[in-house]
Amino acid sequence: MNTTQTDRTDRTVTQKPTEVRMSFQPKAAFEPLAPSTQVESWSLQSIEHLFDLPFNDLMFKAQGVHREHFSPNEVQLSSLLSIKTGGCPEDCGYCPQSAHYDTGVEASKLLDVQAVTAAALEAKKNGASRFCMGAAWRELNDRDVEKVAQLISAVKAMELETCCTLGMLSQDQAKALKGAGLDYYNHNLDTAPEIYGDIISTRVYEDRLKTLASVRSAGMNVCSGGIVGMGESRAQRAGLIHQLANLGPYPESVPINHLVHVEGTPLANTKPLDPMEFVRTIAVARITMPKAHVRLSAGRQEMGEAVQAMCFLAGANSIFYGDKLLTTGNPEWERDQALFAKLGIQTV
Ligand code: SAM
Ligand code: DTB
Ligand code: SF4
Repeated sequence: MNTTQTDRTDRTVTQKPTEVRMSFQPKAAFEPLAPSTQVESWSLQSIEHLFDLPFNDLMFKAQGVHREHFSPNEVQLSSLLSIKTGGCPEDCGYCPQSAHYDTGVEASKLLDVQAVTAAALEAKKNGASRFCMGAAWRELNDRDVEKVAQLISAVKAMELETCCTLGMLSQDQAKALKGAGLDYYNHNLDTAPEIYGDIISTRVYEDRLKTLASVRSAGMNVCSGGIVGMGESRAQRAGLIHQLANLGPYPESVPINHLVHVEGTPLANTKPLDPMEFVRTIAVARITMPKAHVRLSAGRQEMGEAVQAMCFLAGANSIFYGDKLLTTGNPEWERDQALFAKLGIQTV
């Protein structure tokens, strides 16, 4: 039995614990929902309406939703390591690791357990609670599953939450990684479906949704978000949030990346986005995915402290922590500590 009601923002809230819906894909059968999430349905129009609110009204609303579900002054820390860098066959127009573009990133092999656990130990010492491992792969190859499973088990044994982003994943592979101790799988929708093809030609939106479905069906937490500032319109930013919020259940973790302009990539000279639009995107993510951790992800190094503070006010409650993302820079530990002290933010 469904219980459906319409609230003040025109969204339909449907609690339906045994079925997972995707807004761009035919239905498929999945395991029961993770207990922390619920199926909500947001119309594109209601999301556009949120984006169009006066800035102060939007911030007030987002902060209210945030306080209903989270401690307002707490931010979760995730640390990121590139376990296999560069030489990727995909042509993602933003990415320094694509073999299609000359960005100066050198390709390297998969790191071994010692290198990964050393980085995880450092991250843990610095206060991170989740360790994310990223590989410049189009998809996980079956021959690498065992090696990656060993990395996951070793990090999990250090009492860190584990996350991987390895490209497309089959259901069996997702089950194997879950069995090795993987808590989260990151796979971003990246942008709205209608402009996806302008940015990536080597795979399609449905491929991404299928991977997210595999992750869900293995009982893992989903980490999925996108990139803002790739030349998209406000309506297209709303389109990305519309896809994410209607995944049913929406992701537990939603990274909102600001495009890092990398020389050599097709998007290197994209016109800079007004920072207020980035903050608005965080706020709309918070309102439409109230129980998700919304991560202020790539692009913090290029952002002033005031913009980051506004993102926390808009409901961001997670960051990537440590002075490197995958191949590009991130604020140093000391800078983040100073910002948190200034804002009275506790880290978890
Ligand atoms: N290869 C895997 C994949 O694409 O799913 C995993 C690694 S890939 C680098 C992970 C994510 O990093 C991408 O989906 C994209 O959202 C983000 N990313 C890559 N380059 C970026 C850039 N220049 N600025 C912001 N985010 C970026
Ligand atoms: C995500 O959404 N952002 C992270 C993580 N997931 C893997 C990656 C950001 C990459 C930025 C460009 C780079 O450092 O290569
Ligand atoms: Fe490859 Fe991932 Fe970069 Fe795309 S985003 S080029 S799949 S590493």
